[in-house]
Amino acid sequence: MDIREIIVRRMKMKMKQPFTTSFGTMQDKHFLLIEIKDGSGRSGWGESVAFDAPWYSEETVETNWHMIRDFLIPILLDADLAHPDEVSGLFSPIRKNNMAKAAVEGAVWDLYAKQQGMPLAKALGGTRQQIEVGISIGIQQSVEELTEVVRQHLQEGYKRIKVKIKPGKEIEILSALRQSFPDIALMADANSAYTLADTALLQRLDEFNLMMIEQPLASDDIIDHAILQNDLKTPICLDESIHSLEDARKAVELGSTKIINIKIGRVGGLTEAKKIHDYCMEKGIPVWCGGMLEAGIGRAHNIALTSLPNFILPGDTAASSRYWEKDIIQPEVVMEDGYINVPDVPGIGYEPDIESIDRFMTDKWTFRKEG
Ligand code: OSB
Ligand code: MG
Repeated sequence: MDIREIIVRRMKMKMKQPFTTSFGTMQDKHFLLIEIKDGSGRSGWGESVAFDAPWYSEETVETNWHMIRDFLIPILLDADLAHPDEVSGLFSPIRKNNMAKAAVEGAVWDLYAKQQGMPLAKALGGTRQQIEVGISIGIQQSVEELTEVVRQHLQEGYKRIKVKIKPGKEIEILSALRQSFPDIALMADANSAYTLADTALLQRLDEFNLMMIEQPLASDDIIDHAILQNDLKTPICLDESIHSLEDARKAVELGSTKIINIKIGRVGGLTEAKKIHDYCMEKGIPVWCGGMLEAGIGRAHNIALTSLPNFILPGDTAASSRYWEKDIIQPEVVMEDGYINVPDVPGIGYEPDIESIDRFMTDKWTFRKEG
């Protein structure tokens, strides 16, 4: 693939509104951008989705920087790649650190698609021209406020509403929403806030006719989720627990999950995401694409992945304007009538907006292939 140079940029962007989950609140989004250049002046782009603190997973911006600088870039600059599917094998001697791996692998995929003159969606095997869009709404100050926010997003056209819940607030939140919006596609994400001791409480959520409940139990669990699923009508969807095809297989075989949220960063890249997608399709397990409050580069990768055929449920990849005053790509990601169009131009299909990138950049490092 003729990789000559890799540029890592450290970014800081302020979100329009803070985002609150059962584990904390985020206002500033810190992340890394990876740009990989070939000998013909093309650039492929990737975005690391790790947060600045390790509360969703153990990775952070800082640990990603360490892994990328000291291990992943040296491996990549030393290799002679023909196809991006080889990257996960090259990186396999490095344990875990999936978000760091995915950021670099994503840039390789974009570069490869550009070299082939092919949209990234097509290079991955995508079949959709547009994707259905849902939205994830953080915990609000009051149920009245939450109801208003939901109403507004429904008016904008979002096709499915996901709300964050936490112990002691779930019944109040979900009964208020079902009263105002009896028929909408609604789901709840607990981000691991419950244990099996809460089974009776979680059974009460069955009455709200949710599409699914996302990651109710521990972030590293697939055993208790199987026990809980036996006692629930509401389908369980795993997020935090799934890091690989092997995790997905075990969770599906155990009956821990009926739906899987695929996040490219969490599973270590697009190649692994495709494998999980293919396995789930074969097993009749629907998947959807989760979000990590991405800026435009990561968002574009999510859109390409969501064009694959088994992404049959709306994901969390909302429009740029839901998060940012100004995004770092041109055009920005727009949602119309609940859909985002999958770009039909080579690579991720959105141009990095260098002026905007420079504005939010706090550091920059360049690495070159020797010889
Ligand atoms: O659990 O899916 C999650 C945001 C931060 C951390 C974890 C999660 C989320 C979201 C937001 O739900 C998804 C998005 O809008 O990008
Ligand atoms: Mg989640």
